[in-house]
Amino acid sequence: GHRSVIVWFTGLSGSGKSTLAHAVEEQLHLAGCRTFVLDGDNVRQGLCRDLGFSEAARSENIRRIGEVAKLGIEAGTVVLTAFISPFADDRARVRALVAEGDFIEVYCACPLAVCEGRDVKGLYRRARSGEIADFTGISSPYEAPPAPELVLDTACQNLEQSVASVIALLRSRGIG
Ligand code: GGZ
Repeated sequence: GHRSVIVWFTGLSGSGKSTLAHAVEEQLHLAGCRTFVLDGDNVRQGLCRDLGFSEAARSENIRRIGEVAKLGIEAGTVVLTAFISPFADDRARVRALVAEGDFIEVYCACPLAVCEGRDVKGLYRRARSGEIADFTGISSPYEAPPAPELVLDTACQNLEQSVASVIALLRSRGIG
């Protein structure tokens, strides 16, 4: 079998994390890897449905996701996670849960103006109007990773280019 790692995508809402995680998963499947994707769609409705978006709630969200991702590693799976995960300390705690090298942090770097311009779900507009409180980038902070394994310029690169960068990194680590 292949090695197991956590590929941890972090970035603003609308920076492309979830799309990218699923596209990378597809490539990994073609290479015969066992994978699963954790994102807001399958976590915030279930495991974390009791949590909102305060700082404490986000920390607890990331803690639980980290523990699930760790179980995934123990089960021999490549776990791809797509959460804003805005706090550096929370991400560092997940990194510390697994063996050195098993946490691959991928920063989806996309300027707020670009994410807000896309506003696929209309959430930025609702955050600006005050209808949604504590919205990341507007009324809640995002701490960019100081030393991620990979930075992707998801404003300028297309999906195919970003997928290729992640896959190249994973191959260099013996995965895929
Ligand atoms: C940020 C929010 C908020 C607030 C709802 N702030 O673009 P989306 O819609 O699909 O992804 C966002 C998602 C963020 O959840 P995470 O679990 O990734 O956040 S964290 O890691 O910070 O715990 C957005 C939606 O939920 N959403 N309210 N106030 N994003």
